[in-house]
Amino acid sequence: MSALGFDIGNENCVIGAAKQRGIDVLLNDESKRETPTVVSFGEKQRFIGSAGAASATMNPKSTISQVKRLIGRKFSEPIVQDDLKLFPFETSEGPDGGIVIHLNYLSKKQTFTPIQILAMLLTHLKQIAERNLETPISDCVIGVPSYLTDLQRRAYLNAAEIAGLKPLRLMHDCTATALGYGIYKTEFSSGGPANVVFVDIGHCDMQVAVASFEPGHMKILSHASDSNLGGRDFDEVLFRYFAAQFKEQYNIDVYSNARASLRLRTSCEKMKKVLSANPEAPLNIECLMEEKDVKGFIKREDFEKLSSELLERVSIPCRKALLDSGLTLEKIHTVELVGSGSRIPAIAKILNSLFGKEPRRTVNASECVARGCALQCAMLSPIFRVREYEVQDSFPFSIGFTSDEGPICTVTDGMLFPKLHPFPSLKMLSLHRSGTFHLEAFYMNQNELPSGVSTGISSFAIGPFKVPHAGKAKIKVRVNLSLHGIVTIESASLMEDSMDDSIMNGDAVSDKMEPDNQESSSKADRPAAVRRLEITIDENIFGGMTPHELSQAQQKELQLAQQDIMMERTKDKKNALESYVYEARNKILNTYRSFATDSEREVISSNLQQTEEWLYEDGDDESESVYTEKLEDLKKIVDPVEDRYKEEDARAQATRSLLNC
Ligand code: ATP
Ligand code: K
Ligand code: MG
Repeated sequence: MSALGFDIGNENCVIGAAKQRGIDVLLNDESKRETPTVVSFGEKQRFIGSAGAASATMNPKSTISQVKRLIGRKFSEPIVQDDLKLFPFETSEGPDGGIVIHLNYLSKKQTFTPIQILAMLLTHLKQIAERNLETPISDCVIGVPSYLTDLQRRAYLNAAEIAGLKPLRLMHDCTATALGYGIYKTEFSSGGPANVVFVDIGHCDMQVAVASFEPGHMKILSHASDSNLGGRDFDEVLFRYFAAQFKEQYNIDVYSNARASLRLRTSCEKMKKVLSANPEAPLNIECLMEEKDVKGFIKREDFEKLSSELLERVSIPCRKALLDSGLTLEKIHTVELVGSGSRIPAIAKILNSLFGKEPRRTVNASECVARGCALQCAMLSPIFRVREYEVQDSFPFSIGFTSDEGPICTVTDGMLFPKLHPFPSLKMLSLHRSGTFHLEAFYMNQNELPSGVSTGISSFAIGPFKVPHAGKAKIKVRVNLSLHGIVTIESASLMEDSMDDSIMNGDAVSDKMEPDNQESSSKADRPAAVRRLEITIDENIFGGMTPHELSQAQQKELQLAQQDIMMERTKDKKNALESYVYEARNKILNTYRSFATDSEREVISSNLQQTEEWLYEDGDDESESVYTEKLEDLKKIVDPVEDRYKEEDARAQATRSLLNC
C-alpha cells in the first residue's frame, strides 16, 4: 500500500509519495522529477510524458499538450476558443457541448475527449509510481486549481476512474502547499495564528490563498485566482514581439507556419528563463522558415515593459485574497511564492510592493503541490501514521439551491453555502411538499467564477412519496459539499411525524444532523417519534460522463494500452534480434571458432549478415512474431556450435574440479 500525491500542471506533472520518513518525489523514466504533461500519438503507439514531449515537434498535430485548459470546459467558451487557436491539434464541439479532439492514429481518424487524455496521463504517472514503489497503486490525492467548477471536478474523478485510481480527495493546489508548509513548523506554536499568503504562478494560471496556522491546525481563510494568467502568457509577449520583428526584418510570417510558431514559442520560453537570471538574452534559431536563420535580442527591462499589463494583473487576485481573508496587511506574517512561473524577478517585485514585504521562497516551488497531496493522502489512509493535524479548506464560490417553488430558504435567496464556507460540509433542508419535486444546485455569483463558465451545477428530482394527510409531507434533504468540492444530495427522507404540523410551509436550512435549529422549538420533533422513509433521488448533472460512456472509455483505454504494450514488446524483440546478431558474430569469430566447421561458419556468417541487412531495410518495421521467428531461425544454426562449446566447457570444468580435490 502506498499514498500518492499528483500535481497535474498545465506543463509539468509531479508525483509525491509518502514514505516512512517523509515525502519523496518520484523519478520518471528519464530520472527527472517533473514529467511533461504531453500525450503524443505516434504512428503505432502513444508516447506519454517525457517521450511525448520528445516527439512534439515531429508530430505537432497529434501531440496533445495543455489538456488542463480543456478538462470539463465547453467548446464555445471564449477563453477555450482563444486557447484552441494556439493549439496545433484539431478539435470540435461534442454532443454535450464539450471538446472533442480529432487525430489520425493507427491509420484511422479517431476522437478523444480531454478527460480521456487526462486519464492517459494519470495512467502513465501511475505506472511510473508502480515501477518506483514496486506495488500496485490506487489511493491518491490529486491537486486541482481552486477555481474548478463542479463539472470540472467530476471530470478529474472520471479520468482517475478510467486510469484505475482512487482519489481520496481532490485538493486545492494552495491548500496542499499550505499543508506541507505548516504541518512540521514549530515556529507557529505561540503568539496567536500566523497568517501566510501563498502565491502559486504556474504555466497557465495563478492561484492565491491566505492560510492561518495554529498548532495542530490550519485553516484556509480565502482563495482567489486568475485562471488565465501564467508563465505561458509571458512567453507570448516575447513571441509576439519577435514575430513582428521577424516579419519586418526577414519578411517571414511565423503565424502562417505551425512548426515555425512552435519553435519560436519554445525559444521564447527559454529566453524568458534566461532573463530571470540575466539582464539580457539572445535568440538564435536556425532555419526557422523559408530557410532563413533568425537572430534577436532583448533586455530584461524591455521585456518587463512589454509585460507591464500582465504584471499589473498579478496583483489583482492577491488583493482579492487579502480582502476576503478579512486581514489587514500587518496581520500577514509571510508571503510565500511558489510555482515555476513565479521565477520572473518582476513578479517578486510587484508582490513586495503590494504586501510590503519581500516574498519568500522557502517552499520547493515545483514540488510543493505534489508533496502536500501525498501528505494528505497519507493522513487519509488508515495505513500511515501522520501527526494529528487538522486541515480546514474553504470553498471559493457561493452555492445556492432553488426548487420548483423558488429559492430554498428565501431569507438567503437560496444560498446554501456562502462563499468561503468551510468544506466538506453537510446541510439539512427541511421542506414541505405535496408530491415529487425538483431541486437545482447552482453557483450564485457569476463574478466569482472564471469568465464564461456556466453557473448551473445539477438538478435533482425527488419523489415520488406518499403524502400522509391531504396536506404536505415533511421532507428532509441532506446536501453535501464533499471533500472534492462537489455538490451532491446524499439522501431525502419523508418524515412521518404526525405531531409536527407547526411549520407547514416554511423551508429551512440547518448545518447539523440532529434536531434542526429552526424547528427545535417543536418538542415533538424527537427521533423516537419520527419514522424516516427514504425517497428516490434522480440526479441530473449538467454535462459530464454517463456510466456507459465511462465504461466505454475504460475499454478504449485498455485497448490503447494493449497496443502500446504490443509495440513495446515488438521493440524488445527487435532489439533482442539485433543484439543476437552482434553477439553471435563476435562469438563465432572468437570463443566458438574452433567448434564450428568452415562451412558452418560460412553459413552462420552469411545468415547473420543477411539478417542485419534485413533489419535495416524490409525488417525495420515488422511484427513481434516475425522478429521472434527470425531469432529462432538463427538460433537453429548457431545452437549446434554453441552446444559443442558448452559440452567442452563443462568437461573442462569437471576435469579441473577433479584435479583440485
Ligand atoms: P499550472 O500550475 O499553470 O497548471 P504547471 O504546474 O505545469 O502549470 P509550473 O511547472 O509551476 O507550471 O511552471 C511552469 C512555468 O514556469 C512555465 O511557464 C515556465 O516557462 C516557467 N518557468 C520555469 N522556470 C522559469 C524561470 N527560471 N524563469 C521564468 N519562468 C520560468
Ligand atoms: K507542476
Ligand atoms: Mg502548477
